[in-house]
Amino acid sequence: MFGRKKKQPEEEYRSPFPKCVRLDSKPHSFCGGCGHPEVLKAFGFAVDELGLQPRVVFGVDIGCSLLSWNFFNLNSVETHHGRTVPVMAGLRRANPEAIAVAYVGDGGAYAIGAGHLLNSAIRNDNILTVVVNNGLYAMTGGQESPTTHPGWKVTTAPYGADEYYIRAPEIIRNVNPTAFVARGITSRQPELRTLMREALQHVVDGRGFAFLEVLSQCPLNWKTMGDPKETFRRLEQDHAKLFPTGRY
Ligand SMILES: Cc1ncc(C[n+]2csc(CCOP(=O)(O)OP(=O)(O)O)c2C)c(N)n1
Ligand code: SF4
Repeated sequence: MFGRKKKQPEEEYRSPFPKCVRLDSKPHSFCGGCGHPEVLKAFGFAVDELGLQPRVVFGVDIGCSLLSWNFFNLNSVETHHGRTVPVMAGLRRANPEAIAVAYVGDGGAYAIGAGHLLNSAIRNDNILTVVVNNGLYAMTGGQESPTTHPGWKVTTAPYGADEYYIRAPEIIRNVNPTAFVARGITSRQPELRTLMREALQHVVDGRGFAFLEVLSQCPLNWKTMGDPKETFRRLEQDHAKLFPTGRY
């Protein structure tokens, strides 16, 4: 009919969502503009592309990562804060067919869970750990975490955070030379999807520990809500400067 758009053939239609995502679950609970959904989307597409849906067990930490507990049609497990890495390492030992994935925030991974993470990397556990680095404890209101930038004004450091911070991929590379180690960023989706796929493939091939840190934005606690220009300036210029992206 005149003016009506021609219907696309089935095979040409490309969904904006991964197939393994649950569209029926609910409106999600992330704040508008949050980076977590971008990381989850890249993860979901990588699971689809490698055909891993029946084998993946998705472990979520306490923190904003837990908001994804029923995001996917994947087997999942929710753990205590900072304990997702050892839980997934144990699960993989009990079930060698499982593709065990730990999805954790920087607070959970590098503060309360730092010992677990380091030991798992040293043991070369055959799991994938994805750490969402938004530079603070987001779920509890923006306290200083091991990735808070020196001088950032956060809830627990209103006059500016101290000069210490952790660059985890660099440390993990040093303790395990055979691990897959990389750092991506939410604002570069194609690159992030490639890194996700490579990290998952490393585990599928039984090559041991895979570690992917993703630089992510938290507009709520960065106090940039409603200002995407400033959010992404901070992410791409400040955050990516302190934490360089790439394969390690
Ligand atoms: C053992 C324990 N300590 C502290 C808390 C409180 N707590 C819940 S979420 C959270 C912060 C999570 O921050 P992060 O891991 O960086 O994830 P984000 O929310 O930034 O994604 C904390 C400290 C808890 N639930 N359990
Ligand atoms: S508090 Fe930050 S990390 Fe958590 S959902 Fe909101 S924007 Fe995302």
